[in-house]
Amino acid sequence: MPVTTYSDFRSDTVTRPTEKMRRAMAEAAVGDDVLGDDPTVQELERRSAEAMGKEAALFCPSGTMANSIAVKMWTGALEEVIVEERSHIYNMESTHMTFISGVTPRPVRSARGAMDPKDVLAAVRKPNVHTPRTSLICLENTHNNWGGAVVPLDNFRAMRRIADEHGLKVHLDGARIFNASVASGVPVRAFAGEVDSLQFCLSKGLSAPVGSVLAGPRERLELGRRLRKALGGGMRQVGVLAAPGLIALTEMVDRLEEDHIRAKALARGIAGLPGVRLDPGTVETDIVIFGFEHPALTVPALLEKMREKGVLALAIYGGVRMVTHKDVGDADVERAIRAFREILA
Ligand code: TLP
Repeated sequence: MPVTTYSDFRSDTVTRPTEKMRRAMAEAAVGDDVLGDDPTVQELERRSAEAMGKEAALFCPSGTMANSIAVKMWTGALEEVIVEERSHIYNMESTHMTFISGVTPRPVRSARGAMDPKDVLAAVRKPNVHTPRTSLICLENTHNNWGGAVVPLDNFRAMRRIADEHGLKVHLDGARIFNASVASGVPVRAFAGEVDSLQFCLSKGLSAPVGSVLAGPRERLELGRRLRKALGGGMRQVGVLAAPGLIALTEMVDRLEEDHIRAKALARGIAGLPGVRLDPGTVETDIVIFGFEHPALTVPALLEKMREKGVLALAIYGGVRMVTHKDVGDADVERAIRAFREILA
């Protein structure tokens, strides 16, 4: 029988807006946000800044645009940015650092997303006519390509110290900073307090249809607002998108814990199956990444067989990524585990 409904573990970006979000979209008070007239956007920006403990915030169409604006607003010509080598901003945002900001990224290795302060210090350029000037460090929390790992607050503090000693800024790609906070018990404001700016996504586990917020110092975000316009991200009656974002921010954070519990259950259910390289103890939040080496099956072949059984996952780094979220429940997790067992039996 052909599959008609899928258990979609490709990403937490696939979450659909809740009924309450859809109603809020229909009823949102709106105005022209480029002219500064949209009250719902203003409310979202105010509450976001407050949640992060920052002076101001800017609603952006995507996490990629928020990160692009952040890099551009903190850097200038002939400069370099320290990035973690598996980071999203370096690997998965279509080279905006060079394309938009004209700066070079300097990748640094890490242990599950946490760069060693000694490595970062070594990557800070000494003034020299031949080399770029280091101006920014980018962090990511949780760390997507390290399987949703939480980068500890102590590591943030170490990065802050290096930045202060060398006159650098720190930007956090906090696409999933609420997952990091829920999993570690560290308030988002504590992570945010160690960085100059951060962006977080409303459209991932928090389930809003669109949008990310960039938070930071008011004056710098005025430049950020101009950059957003220049990049084509000035939006008009966009209160219809800020309204579900407000619900995401104020009502959807606590439930992320359920996603983490399900991701751990999924990991426990498939670890140890033939070909699956996964230590379930490493799963901290909503992302499960595992290596796959099987004598008879490639990763694409495995994903195709999973699809035939109604389970969707993504190929990544020679392995497989699966993400839990609001729209996959216990039955979907069981379905996925059953499918893996049948295929790999
Ligand atoms: N990540 C997406 C894909 O691009 C891989 C996903 O499905 O996880 N930072 C991090 C850490 C992200 O994971 C993402 C999206 C972004 C930034 C970019 O956000 P968007 O997609 O809104 O541009």
